[in-house]
Amino acid sequence: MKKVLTLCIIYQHPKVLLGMKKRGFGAGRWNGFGGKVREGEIIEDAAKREFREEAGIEVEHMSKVGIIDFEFKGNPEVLQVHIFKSDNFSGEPTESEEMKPKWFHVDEIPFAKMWPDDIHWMPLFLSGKKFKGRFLFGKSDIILKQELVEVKKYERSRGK
Ligand code: 6OG
Repeated sequence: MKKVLTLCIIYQHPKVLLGMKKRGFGAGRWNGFGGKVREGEIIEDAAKREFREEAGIEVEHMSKVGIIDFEFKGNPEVLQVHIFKSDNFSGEPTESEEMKPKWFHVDEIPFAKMWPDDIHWMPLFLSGKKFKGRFLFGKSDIILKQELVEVKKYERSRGK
């Protein structure tokens, strides 16, 4: 069983735009913006839709920088998260029912209040690298296994 999700972070050096997830999966953690890709939806379009819904901003250009498969011990479901980066948007980031947006300096990213995988791939993200990986989580979201490698490039989404 595989579920495809998006995760997108705006990076305007030296700041990144994150959001505090207010409800649902990952509530109480800072993260990028994103969610489940709907049936028939192009992944990049899903990422843009989530920005609109969760932060009230329009993002035109984004690039795929990572794909990570997440598994939780004892659960057969694989969450395949497609990670995007963008440096431009229009509108003003606005709090929604799901997310409270906030800018962070790259030296002050709140890793202690984020998913524990983020501290591993964020340096690649910030240095312009592309990557793919796999994380297995155990009880209390402890990382039991991880693989993370740099890749050369990702194709543009189908239909783009
Ligand atoms: P909804 O299901 O609420 O979207 N997500 C993760 N992000 C990180 N950094 N680490 C994880 O490790 C994650 N698992 C899921 C994908 C959930 C949002 O959370 C991201 C989506 O953007 C397990 O619609």
